[in-house]
Amino acid sequence: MSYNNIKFAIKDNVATLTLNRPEKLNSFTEEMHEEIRTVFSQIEQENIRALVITGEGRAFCAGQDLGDRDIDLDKGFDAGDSLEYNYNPLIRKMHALPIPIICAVNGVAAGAGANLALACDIVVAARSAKFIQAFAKIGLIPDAGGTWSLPRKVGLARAMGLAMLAEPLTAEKACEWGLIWQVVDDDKLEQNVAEMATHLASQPTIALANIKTALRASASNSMSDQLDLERDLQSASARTQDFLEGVSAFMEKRKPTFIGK
Ligand code: LHQ
Repeated sequence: MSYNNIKFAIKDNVATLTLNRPEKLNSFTEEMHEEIRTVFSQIEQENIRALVITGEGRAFCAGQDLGDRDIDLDKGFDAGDSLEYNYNPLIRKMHALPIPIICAVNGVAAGAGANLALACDIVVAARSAKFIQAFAKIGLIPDAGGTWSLPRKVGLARAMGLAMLAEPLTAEKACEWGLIWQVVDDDKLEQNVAEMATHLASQPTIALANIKTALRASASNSMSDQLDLERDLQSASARTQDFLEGVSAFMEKRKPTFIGK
C-alpha cells in the first residue's frame, strides 16, 4: 500500500514508519494522521517485533502543519478536537504498543513533533538535531504528551524553561539532560538505529513489552502498587517460551534464539 504523507516498510519483523513531507519539514496534516492510524492497525495485526519512527529529509517533524486546511480559525477550529481525535489516540497507542518503538530523530523536532519523539521508548538523535517546544511561540501549550513527559524526564525546572522559553535544545544537551537515550553522528544514525531495531526484534518481545508496561506505570504507581505489578508481569514473563529458551541457552552456554512468544 502506498501513502501520500508517510512511508511504511516491514523487514525482518522490524517496521519503519517514515514521516514523508520533507518540503514542510514532515509536519502533521489530517491526512498524515489518517495514514499513521492505518499503519498502526497493521502493526498490531502483524508479527512485528520493533518499530522505528523517523523523518524524510532534513527534519524529523515540525509538529502540526500550521497551514493545513483543517486549521481554519474563521470556521471555529478547535485545537482540542485535533488532540482528541489525532494526537492523543496516537500517543496512547504508542505507549500501549507491546513492542519497542525507537525514534531516529534525523533533524529538527518541533512542537508535537518533539513530543512524538519523546513518546517513543528509545530516542536516538543525530548530532545536528534539535528539540523545540515551539508551542509558546504561537500561543499554545506543549501537547502530544509534552507536559507529562517533560517534567518526568528532565525535572520541573528544565521542563518549565523548555516550555516557556521555547528555545531549541541541542541533541547533545537533550542527552545530557536525560531527555533521550543517545546522540550519534548524522551519517551513522540510520545504520545505528537499524542495528538496534534488528537486535530488539530478536529479543524476548513479551518481556520487552512487560518492561515497557512496568516502567510507564511507575510514573503514577505507588511503590507498593509497582511491586504488585512487577510480580504479575514477572509471572507472565516467566510463562513464555522465550524465558525457557533464555534459561536453557544460559545453562547450555549458547546464544538464545527468541521467538517473541
Ligand atoms: C511548516 C511548519 C509547520 C507548516 C515548517 N507547519 N509549515 C497545534 C495546533 C493544533 C492542534 C494540535 O496541536 C498543535 C501542536 C503543534 O505542533 S503546535 C507547534 C507547531 N510547530 C511549530 O510551531 C514549528 C514551526 N516551525 C518552525 O518553527 C521552523 O520551521 C523550524 C524551527 C521547525 C525549522 O526552521 P527552519 O529550519 O528555518 O525551516 P523553515 O522555517 O524555513 O521551514 C521550511 C519550510 O517548512 C517552510 O516552508 P516554505 O514553503 O516557506 O519553504 C516552512 O513554512 C515549513 N514549515 N514548520 N509546523
